[in-house]
Amino acid sequence: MITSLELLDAAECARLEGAIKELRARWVMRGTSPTSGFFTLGAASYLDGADDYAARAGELNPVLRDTFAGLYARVAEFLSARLRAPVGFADGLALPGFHIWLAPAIFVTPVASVHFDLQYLRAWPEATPGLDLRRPLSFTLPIRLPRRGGGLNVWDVTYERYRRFVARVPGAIQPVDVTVLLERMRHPYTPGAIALHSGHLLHQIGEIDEVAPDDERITLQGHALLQRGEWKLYW
Ligand SMILES: O=C(O)CCC(=O)C(=O)O
Repeated sequence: MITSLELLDAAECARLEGAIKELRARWVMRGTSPTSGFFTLGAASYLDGADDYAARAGELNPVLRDTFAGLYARVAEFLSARLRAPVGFADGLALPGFHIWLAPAIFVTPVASVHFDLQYLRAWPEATPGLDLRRPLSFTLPIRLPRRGGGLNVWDVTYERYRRFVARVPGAIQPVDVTVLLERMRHPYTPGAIALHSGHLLHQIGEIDEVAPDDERITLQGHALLQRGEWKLYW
């Protein structure tokens, strides 16, 4: 359902963390102010409207590629071995980028969005030839976690099943509504271990019980779709 596999060691995570911080001036503020502590390094299709997404991807992809070429190669090579298929990067879309939560933004209650990863509907041009939307992939590679750890809350329901449920029930239903009926499971993260799941699994960024003032939660975040036999990575 969701699996974490070791990819980077502690020294590699520390080097990446340093490189991400050296690019502080390029972080995109995602909260209401810099003190709210939520940033991305990279364009994100679930956050950026179409125009901003294209402009940010155009501006930040070269920066990300220059700085993190080695990381992208490792991730692509790893996924290719795991998926037994070629893996590349989607043309014209944002490269996988970083979520950065500083202490004030780290969730201590389960209030993050409960969702399926459907951003391919925004990011990919409609009717892109040969694109398989039934089998998406999402990944999170924790680079740095708070002292109390981090993880993903998941519920054993797929988007396809959720859609069938919504079709039977009158009135507006949101993904969070079905969590009342299902047991919440917690997938713990380990720094350097890449967590893989179908973005069609219901999930939520996991809260932790306590945040220290200097805690940070930094992850590489990306998605993939299969196009004519090759997985195309993007964010
Ligand atoms: O940061 C995480 O743990 C997962 C992020 C996530 O769910 C998303 O970006 O869709």
